[in-house]
Amino acid sequence: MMENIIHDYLRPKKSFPHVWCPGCGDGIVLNAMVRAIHSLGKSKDEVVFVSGIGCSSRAPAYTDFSSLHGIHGRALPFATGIKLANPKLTVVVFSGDGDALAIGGNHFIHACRRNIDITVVVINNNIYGMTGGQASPTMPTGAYGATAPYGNLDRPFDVCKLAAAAGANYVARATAFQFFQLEKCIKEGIEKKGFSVIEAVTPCPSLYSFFNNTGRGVDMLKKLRDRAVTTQKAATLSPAELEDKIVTGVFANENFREYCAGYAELVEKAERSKKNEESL
Ligand SMILES: Cc1ncc(C[n+]2csc(CCOP(=O)(O)OP(=O)(O)O)c2C)c(N)n1
Ligand code: SF4
Ligand SMILES: [Mg+2]
Repeated sequence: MMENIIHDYLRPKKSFPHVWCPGCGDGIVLNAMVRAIHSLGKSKDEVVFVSGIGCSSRAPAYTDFSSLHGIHGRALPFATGIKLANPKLTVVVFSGDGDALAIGGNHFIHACRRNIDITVVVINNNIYGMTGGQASPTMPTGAYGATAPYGNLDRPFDVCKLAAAAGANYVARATAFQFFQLEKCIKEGIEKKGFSVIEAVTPCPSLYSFFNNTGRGVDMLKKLRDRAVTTQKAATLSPAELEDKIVTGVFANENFREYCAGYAELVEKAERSKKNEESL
């Protein structure tokens, strides 16, 4: 049987009861993250959890790592500051689809481009959960929400294609149904030097289901199970066959130069040049 290690990492006195609805996918993602960190043998003091605002962004509050629950859309600037100040830390960001790609969209693409050694999990429930079900940048075209009462007109972002195109070293996607795959992707993302993006596709059985009639958490998880196809399988399917599918797996695994390493080299270069000028 799987060992349940999550209790060793929670803050039951300080931050419980939690705010997540029954059947929400956020707890699954947090559990996968904690198990990934545990399996890497990292101590609590080596890890910092950072987030913005949203249901998913509550995750850092519930665990006993150093944590920063910041401002909506601004988790990545905070995380970048932490990492640059102490590159030895393992910095992990939890970000909702709205947090990462709407208000925080510019920070997201530039963090990918910068390729700093941070791991971000984009918890994609296709909606703004916390604020009542507004359409997010990943809401499917035609889906309903508080701001899309006649169906969403916009096309959704493909989080993984966006991150890979913007230059992140590691990019992967798993659904909340694929718990072990999600844990593995998070572990690989943390181990990878450079910016890592893991998209975790999750159910929001309260707000998304309210507007789209997708049932309870368990119904939504089953649907995620049925819609998931691997990247290998996807390569054999036509665009029509891929229409309602969620392609899961690794989308980028690169070795572009990591930002902190580049920054340290730059500082050294500047110091050398200053010394040379002084000796003239
Ligand atoms: C600057 C700012 N703008 C707007 C808000 C309101 N707000 C809080 S969470 C949120 C959206 C949350 O959606 P998402 O990031 O997808 O997270 P979820 O709740 O779905 O996990 C918004 C618009 C805010 N807190 N701060
Ligand atoms: S509103 Fe949706 S995303 Fe927020 S806690 Fe409830 S189920 Fe989860
Ligand atoms: Mg969301």
